[in-house]
Amino acid sequence: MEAATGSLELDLEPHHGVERLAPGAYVLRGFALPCSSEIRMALDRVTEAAPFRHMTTPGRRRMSVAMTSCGAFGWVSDQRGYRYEPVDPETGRPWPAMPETILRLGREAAASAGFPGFEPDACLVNRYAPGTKLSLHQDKDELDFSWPIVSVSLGVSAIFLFGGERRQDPVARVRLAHGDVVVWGGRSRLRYHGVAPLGDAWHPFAGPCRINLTLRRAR
Ligand code: MD6
Ligand code: FE
Repeated sequence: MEAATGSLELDLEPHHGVERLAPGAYVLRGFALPCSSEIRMALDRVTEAAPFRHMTTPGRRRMSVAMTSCGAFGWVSDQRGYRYEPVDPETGRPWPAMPETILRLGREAAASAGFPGFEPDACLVNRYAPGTKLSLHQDKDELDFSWPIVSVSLGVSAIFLFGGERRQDPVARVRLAHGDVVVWGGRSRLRYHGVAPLGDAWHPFAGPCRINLTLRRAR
């Protein structure tokens, strides 16, 4: 019998357009659409237990993005720095568990982009109101950079800024729409990135806002 791998196609559903941004960085267009209403309901439960809040940077600036987390660890920023914490400092309780639908989406998106075995233990939930931006940064608070980050865009579209490994490197602009998933790892894991100020628009998922989930392996 012929070796199976010789004749197999990469098993991605045809309507899931895959765009390669850079080595290890892919946009899976519409990958989250089939579960977006489940995610909507799951996020309502998460934000009831751990409400959105505006954190402070170590330089004492208020972040314009509203944030919360779910999973075993949540991302926290304050005057002491950036880190992952098992307890929400606002409520004194553990972060809400990661909803199964979000966990499954994270595993499946990572595997589709060539990162099988990804088991996220942290999901940062970002909410952008019109005019809100996220400055260029690297994600480097995680323990093991061999795991990717899975980023899920929901609601109003945004322009994702995608740079290089140095802050001064040129920056590409990538439009991310409702349901698009970016999987980001390998040689791209430490690239600078951010989000341009959100425009005025409306989408049924979250009205005037954009919601972004980033699933990570923190520890
Ligand atoms: C956002 N995303 O899209 C912010 N980080 O709202 C991120 O900061 C990010 O999308 C690492 C990998 C993918 C991302
Ligand atoms: Fe980031």
